[in-house]
Amino acid sequence: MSHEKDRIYATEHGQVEDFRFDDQVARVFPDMIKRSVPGYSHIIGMIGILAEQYAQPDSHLYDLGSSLGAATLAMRHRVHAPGATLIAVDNSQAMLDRSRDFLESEDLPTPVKTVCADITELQLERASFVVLNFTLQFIPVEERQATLQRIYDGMLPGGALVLSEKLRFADPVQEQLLAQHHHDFKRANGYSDLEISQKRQAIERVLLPETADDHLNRMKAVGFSAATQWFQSFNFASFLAIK
Ligand code: GEK
Repeated sequence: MSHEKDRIYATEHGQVEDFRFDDQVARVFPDMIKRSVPGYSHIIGMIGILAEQYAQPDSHLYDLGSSLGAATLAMRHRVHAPGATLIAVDNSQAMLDRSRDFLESEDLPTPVKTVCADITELQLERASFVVLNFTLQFIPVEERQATLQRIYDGMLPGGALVLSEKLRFADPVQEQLLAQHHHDFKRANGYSDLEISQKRQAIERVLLPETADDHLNRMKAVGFSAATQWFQSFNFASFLAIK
């Protein structure tokens, strides 16, 4: 896989357009996400460990909004349930095209399918494990409950969902503090103030963060019997819910 450096917002853009998962982004994506999301590599590793625990024989494990397939690959390394299949879903053809070589490069027992689809319309079947790793935040807020309900309905009893999201905080002091330290993290990873501010403009109408309670309440509302936050680094968090 390419390890091209993300320099998309390094020069002045004049008019900053809304962020899109196009070929330009797909080319630099591994570098972009590691330098932008605190805890990303840790979460990917834990997704592998959780998938191993929850994978049921003859079931499907879904990676929804799979991008280049990092979570799918982490699962593929650890899932040994007989008859299990991994399904990586993204609606960006540019992302899927680049993910294929990466996902199929290793000879591992669990097969992987890649599907180009919108997760708000996807019918899941026999899902023992579902990953939404920083994807729900890009779905319009009013469509999130129906999307999560559809996911829940396609899951097997005992199945698990990992949901990772950028968070917003009801308390303005907490919001300001954690956003500021997230910017410190990006600066420490080599992003300039210009890059940080142009990326913020590009993403602000596209990535709509909610509070941890919004997520926990929604997971309970669609029927999950247990839902808990298992990870947080600044304003980024991950949740685990069990059907
Ligand atoms: C990782 N999970 O590396 N349907 C399908 N895919 C979508 C939709 C949609 N409606 N909306 C956005 N996407 C990955 C990282 S990135 C997160 C996920 C980020 C896809 C979009 O094309 C992109 O690939 C992904 O969701 C979000 O673990 O860039 O912050």
